[in-house]
Amino acid sequence: MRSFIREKYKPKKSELVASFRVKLSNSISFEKCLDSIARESSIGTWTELCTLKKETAHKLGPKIFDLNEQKSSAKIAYPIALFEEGSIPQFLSSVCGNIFGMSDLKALRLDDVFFPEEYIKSFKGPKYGIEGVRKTLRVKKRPLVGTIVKPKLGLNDKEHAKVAYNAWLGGCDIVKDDENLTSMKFNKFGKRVAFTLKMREKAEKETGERKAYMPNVTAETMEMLKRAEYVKKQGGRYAMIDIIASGFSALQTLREQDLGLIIHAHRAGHAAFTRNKQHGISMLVIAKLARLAGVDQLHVGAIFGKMEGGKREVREITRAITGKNALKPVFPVCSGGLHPGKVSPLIKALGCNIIIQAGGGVHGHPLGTIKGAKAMRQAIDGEMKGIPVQEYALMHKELAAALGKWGF
Ligand code: CAP
Ligand code: MG
Repeated sequence: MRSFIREKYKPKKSELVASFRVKLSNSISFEKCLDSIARESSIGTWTELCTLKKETAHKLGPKIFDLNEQKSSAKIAYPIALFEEGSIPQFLSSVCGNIFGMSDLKALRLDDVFFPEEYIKSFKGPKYGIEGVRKTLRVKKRPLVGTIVKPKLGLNDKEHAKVAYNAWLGGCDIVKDDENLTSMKFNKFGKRVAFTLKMREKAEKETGERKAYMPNVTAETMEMLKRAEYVKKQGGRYAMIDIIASGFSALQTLREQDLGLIIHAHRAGHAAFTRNKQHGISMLVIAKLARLAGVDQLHVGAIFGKMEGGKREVREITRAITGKNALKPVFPVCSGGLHPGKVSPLIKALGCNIIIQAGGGVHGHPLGTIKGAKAMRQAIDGEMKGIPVQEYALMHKELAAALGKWGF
């Protein structure tokens, strides 16, 4: 069978390049396995075809290069003509499709993808990005601070709005719904959004600061759109969506609708296929796709929190969604197990262009939500002034109480 291996190949800037690692099954060589992957993810199948013309194979055939048998890694360059412009589902069906289930391999990992500029430009990308979000919230330099209303589930609509209000009063810029809070019998979407946005207005008047509420619009696609439109009508500025649960198609639909809402992307469930470093798709690839689709904010990991994801990985993802390309940079969101004691190392690791969220780290504060939010804000202010957190805590009792409970 025709082989697509071109050891010394230098990909063109116009080609899409995927970096893979494979774990072979016993019956096949490294090269043969790579050929199977390249064929199945592009123009071929398991056998030679009498329907595939020579010219087509020449024009649209992939090229396998940078082979490293020791590391079991290789890159595949795909001609851009193989991909539909502006379609994440079609990309997923190709490069993230059948190949993960082939019996020729025990495991397959897609580590990274290089998207050519021409392809990137065919997507909408973020409407607001970092600059647009900062403008909306009128916060120039410091990291934004947010909370997730907790408990995750169980509060009714009015209780939810009250907790949000307290968090804003204490100093949070952003309050978001949790990923599994959508529209339940005990807390219906419509009422929750109306009450919480009303409290947002009150908090804005009382604090003189811009505040944001991120309602979770995750639902079946048509229902999701209805919810997003409702948020807009109620005067909301944001929609939050669980991008893995809803799917990239729904996310693209939300962005295409262009309701003018800032899109906050939660990634719950990504670890089902990103966590095993031998198999699946890396979070880096998911993050690049989310930027193409047009999220304005994306959860990237918190390094020091409750979720898996170390400094190297989180930095790499952050660079990928904020680095220069034809699309606006996405605001990286650090969340999961954070509290005031983790703010300083986080800013030192990632800089100030991040959103720091704490759910338990605000509502678990020994003196309640308002003081919990205050402590988070104090931790950020102290770090911005270059004052070590223990020292800043001597002058700020809310911060001191948080450090007393959770340490630093
Ligand atoms: C954080 C959070 C987020 C996680 C998800 C939660 O709450 O709201 O869903 O951050 O992880 O429910 O766990 P806490 P990631 O602050 O109470 O931990 O951001 O890594 O996708
Ligand atoms: Mg959550």
